[in-house]
Amino acid sequence: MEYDKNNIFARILRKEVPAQVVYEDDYALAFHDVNPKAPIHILVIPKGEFISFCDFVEKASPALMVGFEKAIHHVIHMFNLQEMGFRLLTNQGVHGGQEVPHYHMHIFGGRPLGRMLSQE
Ligand code: DGP
Repeated sequence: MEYDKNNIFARILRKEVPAQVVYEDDYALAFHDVNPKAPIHILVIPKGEFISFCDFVEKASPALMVGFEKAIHHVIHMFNLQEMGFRLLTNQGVHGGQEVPHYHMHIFGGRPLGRMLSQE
C-alpha cells in the first residue's frame, strides 16, 4: 500500500487544513481530535510519510522513533495526565478500524476510561 499524500493528516502537517495544535517539534505534531471520545483526546502524528504503526517501525529512523515517543510523553505532561492516568491507542488496518492512513497515536484522558475494548 502506498502512502496517500493527500490524506487529512498529511494536509494538517502541511498546514493546508487547520487543526487545534497543542504541541509541535521536529518529529511530531499534536492536536485535538475533531470528534473527541474523552474530555482529553489528542492525536499525535509523526512528521513523515508513514501509514501505520508497522510502516513507522519498518521505515522511520531511530531518531524519529524516539522523538515521536518523547512528543507523546511531552503532551501527556502538558495535560497533567501522568497522575490520574490515560490511554494510548493506535488503530491499524481494517480490523483496527483505522480511518486516517497516516500513523497516529490517540491519547485519551480526563475521566475513567472504562473497558479496554468494546464488547460489540
Ligand atoms: P483512527 O480511526 O484511529 O484512524 O482515528 C482517526 C481520528 O481522526 C478520529 O478519531 C477522528 C480524527 N479526525 C479525522 N479527521 C480529522 C480532522 O480533519 N481533524 C482532526 N483534528 N481530527 C480528525
